[in-house]
Amino acid sequence: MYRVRGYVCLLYFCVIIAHANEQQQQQEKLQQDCGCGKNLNRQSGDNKLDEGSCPVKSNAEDYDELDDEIVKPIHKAVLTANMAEIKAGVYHIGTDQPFFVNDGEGPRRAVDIDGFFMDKYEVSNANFEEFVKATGHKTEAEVFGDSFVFEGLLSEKTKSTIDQAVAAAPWWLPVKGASWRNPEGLDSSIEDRMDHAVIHVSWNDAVAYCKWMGKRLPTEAEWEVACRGGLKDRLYPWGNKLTPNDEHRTNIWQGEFPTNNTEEDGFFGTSPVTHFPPNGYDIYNIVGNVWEWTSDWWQPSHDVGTLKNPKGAVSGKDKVKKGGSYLCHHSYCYRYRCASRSQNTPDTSAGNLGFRCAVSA
Ligand SMILES: *[C@@H]1O[C@H](CO)[C@@H](O)[C@H](O)[C@H]1NC(C)=O
Ligand SMILES: [Ca+2]
Ligand SMILES: [Ca+2]
Ligand SMILES: [Cu+2]
Repeated sequence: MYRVRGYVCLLYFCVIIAHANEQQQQQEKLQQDCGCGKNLNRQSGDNKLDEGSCPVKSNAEDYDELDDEIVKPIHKAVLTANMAEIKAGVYHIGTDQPFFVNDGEGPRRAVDIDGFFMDKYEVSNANFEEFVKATGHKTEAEVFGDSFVFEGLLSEKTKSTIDQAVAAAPWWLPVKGASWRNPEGLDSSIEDRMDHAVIHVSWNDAVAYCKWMGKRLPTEAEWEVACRGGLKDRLYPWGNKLTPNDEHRTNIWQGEFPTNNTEEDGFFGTSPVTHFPPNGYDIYNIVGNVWEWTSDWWQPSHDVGTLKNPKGAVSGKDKVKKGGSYLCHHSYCYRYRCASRSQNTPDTSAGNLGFRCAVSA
């Protein structure tokens, strides 16, 4: 295309056109990935597992058989020790000033929610290790043999072995051996970050963990009520100002995405789940640090009227994730707001996607 234009114009002019096109392409790439990794899905076909051979599934089924009535009374006090209690009531979620309209951030709507408990912290590597030691659970990333990692976190050695990038988001690379234990591939470990949020867990892995804990994933509505921390219609869990008194309240990207992370908040990648101040419900990092799976199937539009314990679409292809991650930046993925949302297939894992659990009161 540039060559054809080159024949009919002066060299200088052509260079400008080519440059403008590159910028436009870069801009389009950024916009296409505006789900902050929503394109990072396992391609069905390539990685399809036989029914029954998936350890995730069989684990999940085992735990289905646990009797709630027996498990809960024994564990409830212990279970909710590091959880915030959120009272039953009518709350508002969504926004009438959506930033990403097509994501279904709007409209603002009322939800009538039963009381529930929400984990104060994202599930950490130490938490997840306990689960794996007790159950032998193998994550889908481990079963499939790879997961998506942000290029800037990889060693030169690992990078040199990869030539396939995600077209719409070239800073994401599929890395062999990347999993919760080896977040940047086999030459990395979690040894010095046991208190960081666990990553490379699929929705199925997250469900298995929460079930083992006697908990469950939060619905999107519960997650967003928890995010708002008792405040009404604010952008962030703490208010409308991103860095009140110039203090960072969570772990996102500062500087130029994706080339220059100035790490003003102290972290390039994940951070400890207890770092940064909590919101009004004593919940930490509900936006930023890592994206968090919810139980809802994705749908871009919402029913209105006061919804009683809404649970999302009846079925679908993708699950809803909330809160954004350490890779989010205003220019690229302004999704570290309570109303923002994105999606991935339930078998997808990535280096910025984790979770926390909930339990009904
Ligand atoms: C990254 O951005 C900061 C702040 O704008 C700037 O001071 C620094 O020189 C940049 N670094 C690189 C390598 O471009
Ligand atoms: Ca950061
Ligand atoms: Ca988070
Ligand atoms: Cu993001």
